[in-house]
Amino acid sequence: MPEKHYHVCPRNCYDTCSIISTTVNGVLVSIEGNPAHDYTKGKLCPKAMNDIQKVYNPSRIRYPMRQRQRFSGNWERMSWDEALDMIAQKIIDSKKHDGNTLSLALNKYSGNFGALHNAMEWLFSGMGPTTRAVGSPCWSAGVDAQTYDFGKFFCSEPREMGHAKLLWLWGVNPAWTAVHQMPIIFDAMDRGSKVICFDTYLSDTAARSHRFIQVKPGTDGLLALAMCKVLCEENLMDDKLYDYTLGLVEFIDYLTNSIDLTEAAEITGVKAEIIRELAIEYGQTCPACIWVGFGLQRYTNGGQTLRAIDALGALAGHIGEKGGGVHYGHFETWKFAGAGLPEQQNRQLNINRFAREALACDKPPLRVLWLSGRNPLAQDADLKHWHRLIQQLELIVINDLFLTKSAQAADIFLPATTHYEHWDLNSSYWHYWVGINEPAINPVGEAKSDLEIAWNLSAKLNRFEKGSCSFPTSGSERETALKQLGPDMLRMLGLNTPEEILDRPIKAKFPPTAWENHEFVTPSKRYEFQSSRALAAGLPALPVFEPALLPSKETPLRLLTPHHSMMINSQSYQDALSDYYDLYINPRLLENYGLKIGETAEIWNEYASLQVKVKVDMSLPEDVVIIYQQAIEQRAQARNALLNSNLSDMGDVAAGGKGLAINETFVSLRKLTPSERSF
Ligand SMILES: Nc1nc2c(c(=O)[nH]1)N[C@H]1C(S)=C(S)[C@@H](COP(=O)(O)OP(=O)(O)OC[C@H]3O[C@@H](n4cnc5c(=O)[nH]c(N)nc54)[C@H](O)[C@@H]3O)O[C@H]1N2
Ligand SMILES: Nc1nc2c(c(=O)[nH]1)N[C@H]1C(S)=C(S)[C@@H](COP(=O)(O)OP(=O)(O)OC[C@H]3O[C@@H](n4cnc5c(=O)[nH]c(N)nc54)[C@H](O)[C@@H]3O)O[C@H]1N2
Ligand code: SF4
Ligand SMILES: [Mo]
Repeated sequence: MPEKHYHVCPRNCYDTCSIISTTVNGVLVSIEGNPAHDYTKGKLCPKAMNDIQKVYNPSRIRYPMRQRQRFSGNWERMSWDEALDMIAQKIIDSKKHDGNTLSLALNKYSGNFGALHNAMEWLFSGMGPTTRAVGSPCWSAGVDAQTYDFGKFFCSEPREMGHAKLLWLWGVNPAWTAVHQMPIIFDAMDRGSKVICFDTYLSDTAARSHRFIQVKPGTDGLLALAMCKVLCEENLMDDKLYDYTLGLVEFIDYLTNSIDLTEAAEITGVKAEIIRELAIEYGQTCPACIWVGFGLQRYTNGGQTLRAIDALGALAGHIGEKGGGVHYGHFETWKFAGAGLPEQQNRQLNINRFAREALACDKPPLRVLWLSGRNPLAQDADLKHWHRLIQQLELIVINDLFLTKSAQAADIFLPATTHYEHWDLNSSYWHYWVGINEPAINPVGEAKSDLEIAWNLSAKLNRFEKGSCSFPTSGSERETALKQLGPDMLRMLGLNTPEEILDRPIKAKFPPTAWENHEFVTPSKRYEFQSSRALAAGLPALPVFEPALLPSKETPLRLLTPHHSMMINSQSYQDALSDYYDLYINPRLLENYGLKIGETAEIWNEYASLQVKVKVDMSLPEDVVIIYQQAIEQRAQARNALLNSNLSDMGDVAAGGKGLAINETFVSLRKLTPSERSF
């Protein structure tokens, strides 16, 4: 008999879709979107449609393995008992040697965002103060910027965007990265709404918009401030601003004295008359909504860019307006109960400089590294530091599904379950739904959930040395998932008991329009053009333009590496992997560099060099080139070897650490002789 099961797609993706799977005799046979979910609406993206192949993929690792020499590929199977013995013994030995547990490090991020994947953090907290990767490579600057402006990181329910008469998609590419938002945007267009996309090149989203505004990378903050100035000049500001904002006079002073439209036009690449026209249309249209993407803030001035765009929304009176606002994301529905373990005095390393900061650790140095839901050798900057760190570490454990680039550096591989094989509870950073994830099938091979691994290792540790880990040694996954719905979450979801979520996903009972009635939660309880918290963090109190880094004579091309339609970061959902990267360039560069389409060329900078196959995109500026986060054979060199670890300006206050200025990567390009080409 076919059986149905609820799941939530746990990927680091805006949509966090509700999935219904069907099993027959314990085998997963189909998955579909849940029609009762008002965001998923019964549809899934092509990445999820490949889930069955992913679950039963022959390359998926099905049992624990040990690698005799790092990067040798010389893996041999071992039992869970042997693997956990080895890890527990090393933990106990390190602790004895150092007299504390700080040499044990956890680096976990976005492979699976389910609440029970915090089990790894719980396990480490149970051992004592350890070393942790904190912050995010993704969105930190923007999270802090919105926290300064509004008081916390929150935005309207995404379907509200459908009410906008004017919608600006700013540095966001939902046609690829948030596909369930597209029908909402298209419906609004059908009802007569106007959609404008601001990007550095003609993304698929820009191509589907009414108008494309091409902005020079890293200059959007200035564009927003120039539009703010136009709103002042044209008297298009909300006339109630004095009632609910702080620092308006100072902000207008800054605009008057420091922002010049002619200069802004030159820097941003958007003509002054277009800046004026856009600002007037935005000021005069109600409701008008802006959606700012994460790609836009991966610059050294990314936080200021977000603050400038928020300020534009505020000046025009669009904050708190139904169908208006500045959407970016939220984490209001992530208030899981946790495991009730004591807070530890951990040694915190910024995830974006993890290897660099880890190398500087002594007393004690890092000895054991646990990677979970992470692929730093594909996704991080500072790869040279990573390779040095790997040489120094005494034990590297990874728990993952596949032998990723980072797994090649590990000593022990622990096979993880997918969301069809374990219990979990998932929230979104975009919409307001929370859903239970139930197992549909038994774990494939000997795979174990992160929670079970944590219990089993805690049991081992306590067998070796009683009291060495306070995390439980066994339990029920289902109960642990339901327990994550503590009183706060139950109230938020309007539930009496956690069990009610077993019947269906539930939407948090927030009013759909963020900052309705202008009830902000900043220190002044007002919208803060002028933020004392920003000032206290060593930043300008007002949103100001601070130039991002520019290409130089040595490295004249900016390398953008945006997210791909068919992948989530390093997670591939295509069968055919390529063993080289495609580099997209403006066709004029072909002439400048004597290249042909399809030819192999080299890009390089002070950190690394990479052979690429040249393709063209007519919409790219001549000094911007693109490599998407595409599916690449494990043996190919990582694209991220070209990245430095410049941090963005914000992220310390609400995001755990400063973000990564990924889009400030610069390279040189050259044609290769036939004998130099590897493909
Ligand atoms: N050049 C460049 N680099 C970037 C970016 C960019 O735009 N350009 N983007 C950055 C951003 S925004 C992000 S968020 C990061 C993401 O970087 P990471 O956090 O490393 O995320 P992923 O590559 O999505 O996944 C990491 C690993 O999780 C594993 N995984 C999947 N499901 C599970 C599970 O259920 N359990 C366990 N244990 N493992 C699982 C996957 O197989 C994968 O190997 O990359 C950053 N790096
Ligand atoms: N299919 C798919 N979906 C995903 C992901 C994925 O890898 N694949 N990853 C998930 C994750 S982890 C994240 S963080 C999100 C990211 O999704 P988005 O928020 O959409 O961000 P990006 O795709 O990084 O970049 C969006 C756009 O910003 C543009 N951009 C870059 N610099 C600038 C600039 O200076 N000015 C302007 N105006 N535009 C600029 C890029 O050209 C790109 O088109 O997507 C999530 N969803
Ligand atoms: S990857 Fe994103 S869009 Fe696709 S099913 Fe998962 S959450 Fe939905
Ligand atoms: Mo991300």
